[in-house]
Amino acid sequence: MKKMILGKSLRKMIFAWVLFIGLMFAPLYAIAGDATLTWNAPTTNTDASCVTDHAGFNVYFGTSSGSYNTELTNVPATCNDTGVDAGTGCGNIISCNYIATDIPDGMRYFVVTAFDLAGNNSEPSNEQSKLIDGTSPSSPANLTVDINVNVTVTVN
Ligand SMILES: [Ca+2]
Repeated sequence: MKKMILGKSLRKMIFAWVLFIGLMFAPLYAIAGDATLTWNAPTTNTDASCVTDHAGFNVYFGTSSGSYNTELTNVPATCNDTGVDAGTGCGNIISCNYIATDIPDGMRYFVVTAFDLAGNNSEPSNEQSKLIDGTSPSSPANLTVDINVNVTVTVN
């Protein structure tokens, strides 16, 4: 009788552990995808003077055009001098990119803003949309495997 009770509680403990482990890894199976954003940094301020106090970029996205309910502040963008004159009298075009991860599935609309050391945030960039698809297809079905037996008969 005692053994049975112990067995039951052990089973309960194992069940609890399996549930716990399962929940721990649950976020790995959340349906989400990544989006690679690429843009050119502004070389001028709104008064046409050259940007000398650039501080960073914010990324915004949302589920409908013109509406961005998610803000990614001061994203760690990678920026490179393209060597191409921006034509503004303020140096070269600086191309930047950032990979936004874990974006929920569905159509998403993105914009980027630049901000300076004084905390001034620019107007948004042009908007770009992307269909985030982190959903895998279901497994293939009705797999069959045939065994081919090769028999060689040698008659002397
Ligand atoms: Ca400024």
